[in-house]
Amino acid sequence: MKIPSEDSFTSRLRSAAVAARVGMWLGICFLVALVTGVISHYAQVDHQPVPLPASPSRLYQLTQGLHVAAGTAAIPLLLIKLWVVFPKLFQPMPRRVREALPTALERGSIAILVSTSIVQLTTGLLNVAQWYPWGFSFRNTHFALAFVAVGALLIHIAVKLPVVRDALTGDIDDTSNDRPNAVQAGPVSRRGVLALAGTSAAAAAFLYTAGTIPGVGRLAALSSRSRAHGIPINRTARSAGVVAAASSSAYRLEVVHGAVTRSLTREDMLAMRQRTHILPIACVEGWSVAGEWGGVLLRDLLDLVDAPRGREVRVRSIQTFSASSDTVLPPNFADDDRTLLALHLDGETLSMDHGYPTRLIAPDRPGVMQTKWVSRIEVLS
Ligand SMILES: Nc1nc2c(c(=O)[nH]1)N[C@H]1C(S)=C(S)[C@@H](COP(=O)(O)O)O[C@H]1N2
Ligand SMILES: [Mo]
Repeated sequence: MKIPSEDSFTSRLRSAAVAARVGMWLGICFLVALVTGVISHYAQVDHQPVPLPASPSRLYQLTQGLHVAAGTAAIPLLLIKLWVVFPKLFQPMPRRVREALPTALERGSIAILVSTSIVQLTTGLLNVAQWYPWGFSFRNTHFALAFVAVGALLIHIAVKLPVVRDALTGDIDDTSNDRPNAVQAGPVSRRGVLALAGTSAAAAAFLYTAGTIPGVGRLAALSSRSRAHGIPINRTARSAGVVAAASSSAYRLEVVHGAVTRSLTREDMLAMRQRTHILPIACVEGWSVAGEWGGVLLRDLLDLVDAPRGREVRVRSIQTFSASSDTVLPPNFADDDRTLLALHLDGETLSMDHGYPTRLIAPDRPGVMQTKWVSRIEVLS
């Protein structure tokens, strides 16, 4: 088979004018994903030097929703962008070393950009689909690679800036930056390609976001979960191996502060003052749903063991050996008057799959830190 050359590609759709525009949208998606991704990563750091605010209670739901929406929208944009610039892959290298060196560096940065982008978008997508066919930590890898991708992106933008500026200020059908033989009309116009890019990006984001809109949840092909009380179940009690312990009459919630320990049955908790708050579960995997949670204020439990305000609090689950088996609440979350040990959801007894006998629900936290099947609360010093 003959290897094609750059000149083998003759469509006038594969032009700088199209590449620069799709690239700009892609860049915006990457920027949104980077900023919201850093927020999400930091939100999951234990013992944060500067704790994130607990208000507004739905801020994390918004930033993480934007993160996954930007990532899914970027998938069709990246595919279209790669199609548009594909001929460049066959560009010959300059013969002279002085010219070949910068070209090699530039192409190297593009190779890194393309490969890390593909890895980021696929691992992100598989994460939304809750499928982890790899052995590494998704969160740390996704976080570290983001900076490699952004570094390569900045180099790419810097190198291309003159062309990009020219292409973006000129008309979409302008040919001044085209390869000489890229003259063949395509099946659609250049505007048509942009419209296709825009609609497919919006459709991809919708396929994911639909899961967060009541009524159209069934369309959320990318993030469907089984549900109880209308709220998705991320891990069932059975798969967490907690059914026996969670339904046992020997169940107690232990509240520990130094040498002081109080053991409470679920009935003891029900006898305390009950509060209700509407708070979302905002999963890092992208879906989020709010419910009306009823239960005991964490601060009321801390008062039972005379815990002072301003302390970090560790919350442990019956479930062990899982990323969600314990979490640390910063002081502003532990003392917040919406942070509950929930006993009810939407007026009904909390179901086993949502964390019966009791689960943590705090405002503005990643779902992964809303510990289910809570058995122990420790005041840290
Ligand atoms: N003990 C325990 N708590 C857990 C989990 C878990 O696997 N085990 N999953 C977490 C995740 S990732 C999310 S998004 C929420 C989901 O809560 P839900 O299943 O009630 O919707 O619970 C969190 N709490
Ligand atoms: Mo989650």
